[in-house]
Amino acid sequence: LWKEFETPEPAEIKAIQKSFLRHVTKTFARTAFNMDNFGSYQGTAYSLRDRLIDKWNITQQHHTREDPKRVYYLSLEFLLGRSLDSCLLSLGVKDIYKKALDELGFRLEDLIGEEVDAALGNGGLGRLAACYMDSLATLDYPAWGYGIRYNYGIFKQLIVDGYQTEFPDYWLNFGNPWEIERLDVSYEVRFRGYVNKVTEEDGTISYVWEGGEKVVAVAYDVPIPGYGTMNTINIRLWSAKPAREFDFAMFNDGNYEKAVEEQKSAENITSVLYPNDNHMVGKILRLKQQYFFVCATLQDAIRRFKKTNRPWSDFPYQVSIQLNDTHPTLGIPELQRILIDEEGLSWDDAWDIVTKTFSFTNHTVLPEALERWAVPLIQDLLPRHMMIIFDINLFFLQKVEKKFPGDRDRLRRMSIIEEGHPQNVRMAFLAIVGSHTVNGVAALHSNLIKNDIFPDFVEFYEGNKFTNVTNGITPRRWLHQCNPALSDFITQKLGSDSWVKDLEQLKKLKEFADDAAVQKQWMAIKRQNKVRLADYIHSITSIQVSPDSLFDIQVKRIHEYKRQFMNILGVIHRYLRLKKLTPEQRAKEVPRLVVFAGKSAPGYFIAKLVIKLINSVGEVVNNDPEIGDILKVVFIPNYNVSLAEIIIPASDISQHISTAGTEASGTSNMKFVLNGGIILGTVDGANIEIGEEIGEDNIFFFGVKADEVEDIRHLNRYRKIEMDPDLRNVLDAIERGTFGDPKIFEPLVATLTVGGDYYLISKDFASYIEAQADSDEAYKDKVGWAKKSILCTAGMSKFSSDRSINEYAERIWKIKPCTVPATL
Ligand code: 26Q
Repeated sequence: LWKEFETPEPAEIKAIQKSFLRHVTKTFARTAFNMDNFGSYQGTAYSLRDRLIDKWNITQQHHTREDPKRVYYLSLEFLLGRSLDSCLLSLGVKDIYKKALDELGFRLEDLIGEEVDAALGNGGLGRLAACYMDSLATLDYPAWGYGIRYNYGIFKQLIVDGYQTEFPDYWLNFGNPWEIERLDVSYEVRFRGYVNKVTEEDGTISYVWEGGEKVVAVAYDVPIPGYGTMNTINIRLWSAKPAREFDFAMFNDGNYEKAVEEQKSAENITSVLYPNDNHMVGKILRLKQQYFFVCATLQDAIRRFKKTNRPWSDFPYQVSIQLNDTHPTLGIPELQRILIDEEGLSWDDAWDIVTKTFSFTNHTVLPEALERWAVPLIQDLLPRHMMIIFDINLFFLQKVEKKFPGDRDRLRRMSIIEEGHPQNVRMAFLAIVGSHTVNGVAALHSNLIKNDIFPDFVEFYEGNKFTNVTNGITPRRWLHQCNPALSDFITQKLGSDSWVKDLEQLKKLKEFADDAAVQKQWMAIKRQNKVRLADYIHSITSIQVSPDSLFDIQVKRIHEYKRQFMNILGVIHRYLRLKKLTPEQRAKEVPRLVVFAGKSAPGYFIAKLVIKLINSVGEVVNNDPEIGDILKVVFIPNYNVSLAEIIIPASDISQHISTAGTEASGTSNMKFVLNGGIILGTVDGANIEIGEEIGEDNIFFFGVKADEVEDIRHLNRYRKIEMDPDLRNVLDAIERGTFGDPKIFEPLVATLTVGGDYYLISKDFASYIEAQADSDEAYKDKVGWAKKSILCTAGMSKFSSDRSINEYAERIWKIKPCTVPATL
């Protein structure tokens, strides 16, 4: 492909060692005598970074020359995880680096383990952004990611006495080899101040936003290499610094303390990632983060656009901006403000450009996650933007009135401003009105958006704005990298590794589903991965688990709608059943390891109780000598991307059991199935499309359908439904104190009784237990299971993020690949 493959190996190995040693001795000022694994990781990372920077520069030069339409992917979260392994694979130099380091007495695997995760995200939304960057780079698209360089990523989770405790994730403590500080790329960002109305001589009115406080945004660039291609794109992360003029002025006044205070308050803006997943918090600092982010990003994009001296009317044909949920929606009034206040365009010309530029992805239907910001808050922090939002709303509602005359209730429902005390800005409405395209992230979810959450907007735009792009995952990290044994085996069976960039190829694995030798090898690889996870579990929790048990895994953020509670109640149900069996009967049961992992938002009391219950149940079950390996329950602390890479290849079953209609898509479901794991799940999100692709025989579906949920909730509220008797039994065991002080769990149990069981655990319990029993039965048939597992991987072509990104590029962004000639 390019020169790295052509160079004679020994010379190349020498060159790697030379650059490694140069960085170890010069960049880090260490000697061969005080080298540890971390120092070697740094040397390796820096040597790789040199290559990345070369490719990045060539890419940027090429893009500047070609000047194609670019896409800007705006996301408050990028959950990248580790970079060393993925960069080695993308650059096609893993084997040669391994050799080079081997000769120096280091094991590459150990060095990879030294890296701390870049965890600038909560969960699905942030990891999706990272997968999309990988695909954009790999498919040669001219794309930029934009985000915030938080000093603290998602907190580190420790389990103390069964409870989650949080510790700060100061990930930059030992430096970050994967970023390039760009002190020369910086922009001012203003907050507060006042708006001056100016009447020109010809009578036209304009507005100037002045005064207030300024901070500076400094760029940090994270190069993202495409797999097996020259294209190396950039994620530009902004860090807040104090504006210099401020401290100078104050220093001159001798007000040193105040100057330092100001500096702190500026740096605060990018200090910490808000740890809420699928839940909005109305904190002013979060709003500051959002504006700081879009303000710097738009200045950067506009500066790039202006270099080519095109007229403003070209902007939407050169620039496409994707909003990853509503979090960057302030970009819409910000671009409108720049165009009218600073560039002198008319409102209509400006608005035409804005609405041709932005598109918006919605990731949730949960009402508590939909962003609403109090009008007084925005007014105070961003006075000019609040005026513009009111105007956007006014002109929009005028159009609604024209289309549906006299329909007052419709105007109230569709207003970007929600009436109340205080008024609120509905960010999703602002994002819809200011975008040309709005998409959901799986077929069911996109239909719910259209029919249940934004039906008025579908009617108003006559269906022309709303579409679906089903999520995908990068097969590079989520198969090739995390499961090297399976990756090699697939390459061997298909006779080529081209599937890594073209997941359609996996379909050819179907031919091998009944091949006994392939089945045997396939399951042997699964067992290796289970051993790897068992070892990890032992090293962290001291719990001994058997790799011959069925590994049943649920790993994701802890949230009531994801129903980890139902899972652990099912475990208790199993435990109570096993206790009633004779030892002979028990010996015939399928041994099962139930694994949980995931973080709860620190302030989410009920979710934290679920974690406590899981640990309390584990304590009892794991130490019950009658039970032994027949049932084990493990909570693995501090779930993150690197842990996912160990856990996911080791599943026999993974659970994706959200109440139907609540999980927009899910993406870990795709990762598990790609690695030959079977889903036990509800008819929800992307589970549905996975089932369509791999066949209903290869997935355990259970539970009510999305369209039944509302009626059942209604009945629940008025207690018209008796609790499931098996579930009642399980709750009785908790209340008897089988798993410790029952008082602790009272508020949790109450969500099912007095709480109205909003997530339908009682309704779904019987069919959940039945699906679990079906999975036990199926697992006894080793040949049948192996076949299912192979057909799972074989059916996953659709869920490559390459497919998703091509859909966005062709249907929404209207961008084309811009292939960089291989000149290195
Ligand atoms: C909003 C305002 C203030 C503070 C925090 C937030 C906030 C932060 C993160 C709101 C929501 C999120 C994250 C949402 C999320 O991760 N959604 C998931 O997106 C995935 C990718 O599309 C889907 O697969 C999941 O189904 C969906 O839950």
